[in-house]
Amino acid sequence: MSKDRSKNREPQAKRTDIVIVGAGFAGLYGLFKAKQAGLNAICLEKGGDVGGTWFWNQYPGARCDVESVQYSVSYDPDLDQEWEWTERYAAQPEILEYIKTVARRHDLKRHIHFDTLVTDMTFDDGSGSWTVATASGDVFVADYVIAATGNLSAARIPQLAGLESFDGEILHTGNWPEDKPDFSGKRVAVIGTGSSGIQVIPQIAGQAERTTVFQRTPNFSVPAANRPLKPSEFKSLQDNYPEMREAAKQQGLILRRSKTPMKSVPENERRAVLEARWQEGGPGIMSAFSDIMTNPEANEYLADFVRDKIRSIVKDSDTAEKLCPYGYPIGSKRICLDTGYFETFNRENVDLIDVKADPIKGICSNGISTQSNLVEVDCIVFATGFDAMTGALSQITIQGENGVALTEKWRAGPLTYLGLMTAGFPNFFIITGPGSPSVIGNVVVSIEFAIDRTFEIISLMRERSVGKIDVEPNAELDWMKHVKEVADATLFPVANSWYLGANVPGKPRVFMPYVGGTAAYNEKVFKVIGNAYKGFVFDGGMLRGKDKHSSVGAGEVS
Ligand code: NA7
Repeated sequence: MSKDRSKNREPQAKRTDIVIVGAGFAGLYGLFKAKQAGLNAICLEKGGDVGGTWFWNQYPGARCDVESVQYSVSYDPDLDQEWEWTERYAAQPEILEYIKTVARRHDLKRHIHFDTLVTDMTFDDGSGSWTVATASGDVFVADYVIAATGNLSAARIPQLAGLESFDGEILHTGNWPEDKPDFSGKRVAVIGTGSSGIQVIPQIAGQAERTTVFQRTPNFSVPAANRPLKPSEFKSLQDNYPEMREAAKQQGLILRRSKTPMKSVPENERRAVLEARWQEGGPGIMSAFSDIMTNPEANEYLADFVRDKIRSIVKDSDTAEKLCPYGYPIGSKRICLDTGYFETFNRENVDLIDVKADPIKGICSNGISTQSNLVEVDCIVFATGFDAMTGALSQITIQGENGVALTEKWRAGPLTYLGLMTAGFPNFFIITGPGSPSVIGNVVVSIEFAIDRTFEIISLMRERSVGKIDVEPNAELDWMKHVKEVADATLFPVANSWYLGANVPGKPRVFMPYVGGTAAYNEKVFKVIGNAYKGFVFDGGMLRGKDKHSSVGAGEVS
């Protein structure tokens, strides 16, 4: 099932300026910037092509929940005018083709080693460089490492007793085979009803003989209202790209955000506002009022509205009740966008099993045993999510100064300064790491912000002959405290979500993303930069020296 062919290559040894791990949006922009800066960079990618998330998640129905014009790179304005997005929310094949086009236009692939799984990254205290080793025995030595490893890239299959005894096919949405499976005439189980499950279930149900959905926690989902973009509509979006890019830099995800709290709006008007947003489709319903993520009553009102919608769509009332989410605020897990998800449960060939009421006992050769039943299936699709935000890094043995392992340092939860670096791991840049807004808004915008800052730092170091950059342990503790405070002022931490690591048994419960918004985050980062990179440590001290090319002048003392 794996698309990882990383063990089949001849070992190599190379020295370079930068090793970039991952060839998704982040890795490609890293390569683009390295080229611009005249630096040598080598990108190592586990998969057989570029695309990251969009390379691995090739399941039917995979679609972005950010509008296609926004979910695109800002550094190729000519491509904005040439590339024609066909739908409001692009499907996986179109996004993957787009990413391949970006790589091709900027001749980035020649710097990428595909089918190359990074296993170890070790900082050498003496030389101040990083040694990056791969599963096939390659060794790369570099001054800087950019971890562009993604936040949702370590797919998780839960440990279910007897899984290895299953005779049929096992798939995970996050590691979907390139040879598309054919479900015709098959009995298929789908485990998991997060965003991936909600997207794949209607597609499988349309093809398979019988689809059985194993749901542990019902999810809030709203219609994507996806549709083809009319040429005239797309043209006006195209004409507006420069303004849109500017707005995205400020806001991250561009949405119509109401400034009105729900409580200030009379009851009869509230419903009309929500109904309009529901009809519009997309995540905008979460911004219909200003207090949905901070006021439990406003949140519950919206949750009730969505539950009523589910009841109005799903014909069987027992099934509808099973699909209604309770017990956590709407939006505290990333809101799902669907295309006919709830309608799918009106199909005669679809069953829903609530595994909280009837838990999975285990897997046997011909199916899934619950407490009360054996469901015979030919194929099991795991839509069980990811070890999010830290999983991709914790799968690599990363040793910083004095041989300290990153997994050891992050044992009680991840620590970063501004989501960009972690103390004790000099010259190691994390793109959209824990402590950054990334997964909350438009990740492409967050990626570009983090890469831009990373290359500003690298060029500053080179201008001033700084060999080593690190961050102060106290600066990162303060930052993570701030990340927590911001989250605690909202309803986000109430849910057992992957934002909190709650989906991975044994993972520390630390709220990882920064939910204060892109504008607030950017302002904080720029304040740090304007303050001579306060909290960063350059060759063991504060930023020193100034040259005529640098925009940062302060901090000439150490
Ligand atoms: P998610 O959102 O983490 O969803 C995973 C789903 O799998 C969720 O419904 C889980 O139920 C379920 N799950 C996980 N383990 C089990 C076991 N052992 N038994 C039954 N069900 C289980 O991952 P997705 O891939 O859907 O989406 C991730 C993000 O990608 C999404 O937020 C978008 O930003 C894109 P639970 O809720 O834990 O009870």
